[in-house]
Amino acid sequence: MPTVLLTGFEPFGGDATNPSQDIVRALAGRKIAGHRVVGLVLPCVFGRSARELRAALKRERPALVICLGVAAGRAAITPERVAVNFDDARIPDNAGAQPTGRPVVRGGPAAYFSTLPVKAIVAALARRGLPAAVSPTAGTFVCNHVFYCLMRALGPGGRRRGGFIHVPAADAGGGTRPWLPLADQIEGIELAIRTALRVRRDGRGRGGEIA
Ligand code: PCA
Repeated sequence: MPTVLLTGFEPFGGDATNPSQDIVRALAGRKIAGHRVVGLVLPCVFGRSARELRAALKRERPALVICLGVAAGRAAITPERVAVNFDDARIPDNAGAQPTGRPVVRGGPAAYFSTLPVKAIVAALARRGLPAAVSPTAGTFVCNHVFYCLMRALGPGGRRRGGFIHVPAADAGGGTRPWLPLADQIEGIELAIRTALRVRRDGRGRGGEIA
């Protein structure tokens, strides 16, 4: 059976949990539209995260790859449009490294586009009543780093498609940050996988972008 590789991240920045890791644990082993979901939790560490992802790509030869991370502060499930060749960490990663103003890959292209049908995913989630928007930037921390390395590893041709989706926090964190219950996040990512397997070419309709 063909596989979908779904990755999340371990907690970082002093947080006790990371919803992206919990979504991966919930969906690993599921069958979605004739594909088996293979789950992988990546370390929140520059370099090592990308190496572990590349090893999984070699091992699993997935038909589709979706990497997840949390973006606390966002209220919606946000498929990312573009990965940029720039590491600029606001805080240290889980190994204590804090690269600033450096390319992800020296001499690499400035950016790669996601090959997920980002607009179709947002439309499908919205129809289900889940908050969703296309995001124009995955930031410059470990999520963007992994996203860039993923698109580079998948290579041109688009036979193996993939991309990155940021999810909101799964609780208010004792404050007033926006959040979305984990059950809704799991439902949303399952639907995103289903949509990405069904829709080969993204729509061009207006809307869907975060303001
Ligand atoms: N979010 C961070 C890295 C790991 C994660 O879940 C980010 O947005 O870069």
